[in-house]
Amino acid sequence: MYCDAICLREVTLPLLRPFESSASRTVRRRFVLVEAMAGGLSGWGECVAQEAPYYTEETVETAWHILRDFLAPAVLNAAEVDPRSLPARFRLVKGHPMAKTALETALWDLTARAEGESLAGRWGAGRPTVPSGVSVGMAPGLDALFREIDGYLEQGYRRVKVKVGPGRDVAVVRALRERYGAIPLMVDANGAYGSEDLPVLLEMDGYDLMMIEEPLRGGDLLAYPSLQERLKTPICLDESLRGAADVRRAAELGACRVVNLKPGRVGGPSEALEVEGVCRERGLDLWVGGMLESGVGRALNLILAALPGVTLPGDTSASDRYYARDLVTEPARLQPDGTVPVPQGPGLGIEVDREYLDRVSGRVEWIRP
Ligand code: OSB
Ligand code: MG
Repeated sequence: MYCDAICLREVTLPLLRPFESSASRTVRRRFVLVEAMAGGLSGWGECVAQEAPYYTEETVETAWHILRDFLAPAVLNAAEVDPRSLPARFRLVKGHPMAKTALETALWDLTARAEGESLAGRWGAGRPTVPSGVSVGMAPGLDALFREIDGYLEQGYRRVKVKVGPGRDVAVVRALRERYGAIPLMVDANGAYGSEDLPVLLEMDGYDLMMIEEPLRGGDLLAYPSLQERLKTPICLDESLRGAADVRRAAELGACRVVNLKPGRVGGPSEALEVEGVCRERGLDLWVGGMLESGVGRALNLILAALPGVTLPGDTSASDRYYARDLVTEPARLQPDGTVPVPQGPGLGIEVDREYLDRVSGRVEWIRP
């Protein structure tokens, strides 16, 4: 099979509520959606790059440029579209893991659909459902934060992650412990702290958090082993782990005990599967993160979360935690037991709602050989 055409769409979905971290505030989720076509079939991949380069370097614009001018031509000019060959084919392009992930995902989806096989089956992602946590953005005040979290706990989410940063940390964690007792609770700083903030991190260490995610600025793995030694709370790394080699290095150094896996951050499904293998080998706890995805990217995250090496509930919340309407016909739903079903249909196991997609698409560009 070879790929006939690749379509890039710029999609904007309104979020039900703004999502704020120490790094950025998102009101509408704008992203690039990739459709790869062959023999009348389509495969889909979501590019998780955001509008601004505040999480990692990539943006919607850089992803569009790299996909259109470099990655799509590399696929369209190839005789075959075996998705396993893509990481090597894309290696010529340095960086841009989110752009690469979107196109690699579309080709995994396309080829698996053509063979009537689910990606969950192909990758050995055997769990039918995955326990889900929820990532809660910074709120204007404690009352608003409580109201939001009350709702999620009522729905059954299995753990709560809150965004923290300087001045919005210890008091928030203390208030949450007072209100909710011993719930599974963790924080994500998105790299907001420096070495001068050690006292704050030590204070948060007293609240029995499941983990502290990406506490330090700069993404330097060498800064973490001494911090992990000082804290009883496990450190979880997100932004600083750009692939399986980083995860191996982090394990070697004792930089963290937990890994947040996002396919877009590590450069694609193949690399994500390798990260899962490394975590199993090295005994690192692992969960699947999120980037406020639509149903397309969410399907990939849910499938990865069903892999055997995933040991903790992730940020794979239901679609209705983010959006009033999703791009797919059967959005991810939270079950009363706090789990989300893993898509089992061919490929990613989703159907794109083309009518809604047309309504929320801005720029559309077809690329042909
Ligand atoms: O750091 O995990 C993060 C969203 C966008 C960018 C970075 C992060 C996040 C989240 C939300 O925490 C996860 C989700 O619910 O999709
Ligand atoms: Mg994070």
